[in-house]
Amino acid sequence: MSPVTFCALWVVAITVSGVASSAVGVPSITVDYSIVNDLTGEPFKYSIQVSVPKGSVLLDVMKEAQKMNPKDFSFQTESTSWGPFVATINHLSGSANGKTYWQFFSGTFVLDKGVGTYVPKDGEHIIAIFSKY
Ligand code: B12
Repeated sequence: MSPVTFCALWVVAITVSGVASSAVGVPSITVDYSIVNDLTGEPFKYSIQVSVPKGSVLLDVMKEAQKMNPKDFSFQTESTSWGPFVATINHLSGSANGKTYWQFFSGTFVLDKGVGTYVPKDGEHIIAIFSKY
């Protein structure tokens, strides 16, 4: 079998087996990512499905979502001693005065880590909700 045929068969095999894989052979996972604001101004909810290499942190998911749809999924972070703090999503910023922030959930569970360290699993639904504290 020629190397080209072998490669083609390998790609078909991993596709059929349902495990997507990047060019270097690192398996990728799919994460559903939603952003929700019902708190202030015009309400919005946008959802996107993102594929990232297994082991990626949530920040990588957000970067990929931003790359795929910069209009809705743009975001900004601020550096803190805990790592990157998500200050703004879709042009909506949390504020100390208004006591608002972007709160992160996996389904209905509040994440116990920031976007720089949380590692989503395949099929997970991450939701960022504009919230009050
Ligand atoms: C108060 C607080 C908040 C407030 C901060 C605003 C405010 N003005 O009060 C709010 C409610 C915004 C907040 C949010 C979050 N928080 Co908080 N927070 C704290 C708490 C209780 C105290 C921080 C503090 O005031 N320190 C004193 C000041 C002087 O130090 P500072 O470094 O300047 O504090 C700033 C940073 O800590 C930053 N900050 C607060 N929380 C977080 C979380 C992350 C991941 C980052 C990067 C920065 C950050 O805001 C502070 C004020 O500007 C700590 C627990 C602790 N004991 O430290 C948890 C803590 C830091 N938060 C935590 C978490 C998980 C979050 C969230 C990710 C929760 C979520 N699921 O959304 C979000 C951040 C999401 C985002 N947008 O990126 C975890 C971090 C754990 C980890 N290993 O990553 C901690 C340790 C609590 C815990 N034990 O679970 N938080």
